[in-house]
Amino acid sequence: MKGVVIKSTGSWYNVLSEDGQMIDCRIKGVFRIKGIKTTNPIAVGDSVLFELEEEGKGVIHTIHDRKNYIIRKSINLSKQSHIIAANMDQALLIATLALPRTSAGFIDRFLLTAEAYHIPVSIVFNKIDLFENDPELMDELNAFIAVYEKIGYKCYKVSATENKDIEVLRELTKGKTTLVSGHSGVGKSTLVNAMDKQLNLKVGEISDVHFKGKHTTTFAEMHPLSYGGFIIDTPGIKELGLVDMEKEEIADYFPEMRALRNECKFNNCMHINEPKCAVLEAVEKGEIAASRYNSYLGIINGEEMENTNY
Ligand SMILES: Nc1nc2c(ncn2[C@@H]2O[C@H](COP(=O)(O)OP(=O)(O)OP(=O)(O)O)[C@@H](O)[C@H]2O)c(=O)[nH]1
Ligand SMILES: [Mg+2]
Ligand SMILES: [Zn+2]
Repeated sequence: MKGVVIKSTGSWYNVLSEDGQMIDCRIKGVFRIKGIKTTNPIAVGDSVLFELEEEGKGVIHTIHDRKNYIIRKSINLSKQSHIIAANMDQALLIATLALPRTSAGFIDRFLLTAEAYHIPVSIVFNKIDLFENDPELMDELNAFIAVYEKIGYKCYKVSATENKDIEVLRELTKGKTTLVSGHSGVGKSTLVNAMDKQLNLKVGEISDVHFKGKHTTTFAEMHPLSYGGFIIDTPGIKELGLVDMEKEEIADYFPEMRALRNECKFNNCMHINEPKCAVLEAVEKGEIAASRYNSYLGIINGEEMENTNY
């Protein structure tokens, strides 16, 4: 039988079969993925073949090749990675300018990772209700949005709790497998519940102490949408794993820098301090946003994200 992995809880996997049944499955044998060491052999979104056993349980024996996947770096020294999800059509990066504030650095790192994994991203600014009466914050938000729309990322302003402009997200996600990602507490689960009233994902309170979320969602989990498609709700993440990315490649995943790659004097230009660098010139003229360029420098200098909450 064929199915898709909806949830993983240790050694058991919930698989949604092609004919719509939810079946608990184990794995038979050893699954290894070429090139990467992972803590989990099978991830949410994996397309698998399994056999039914007695008592309605199943045994997974084959995983189909992944169209794509994203991984999270391990937090310990084992050098292992954890596959968050596989086979996505797109990602929604949920961001907020307040409670908690999403930094440009975080957004840029997420976009870089998604570019590298070939996952189209839209950015959803949630909690718009919090600053509709704050013109300064609203100006700041619009300036943020202008930066990302200019380089080709679609942006949305919504409020999950006020049900504001949620319909457009339904259209965007209908019939697709969509990863919903972003810091803890930005309202990912609330937003998914607003998009599909049939769902009832657990929503957390933001702790007053840090104004950061408390990681209410602890495992990535895939939810069938009543209007067609799937949502993968992830735990609030600090940062996706920039695994196996050479410093020289990074500018290629910044679309506005990629567009200038043949304009620099040196074809191996790193856009740091080289003469006749088209990227530096564009930054000076304001054609490339300073915030984006700063993110780029931070990433190639190997800076860790501050303000992390994972
Ligand atoms: N004012 C306002 N609050 C919101 C909005 N959306 C979510 N919240 C609140 O933000 C808090 C966190 O929401 P969650 O949906 O649990 O956040 P999450 O991103 O899923 O968090 P994790 O699961 O921890 O990663 C809750 O108290 C929500 O009620 C919104 O549009 N406006
Ligand atoms: Mg959540
Ligand atoms: Zn250059």
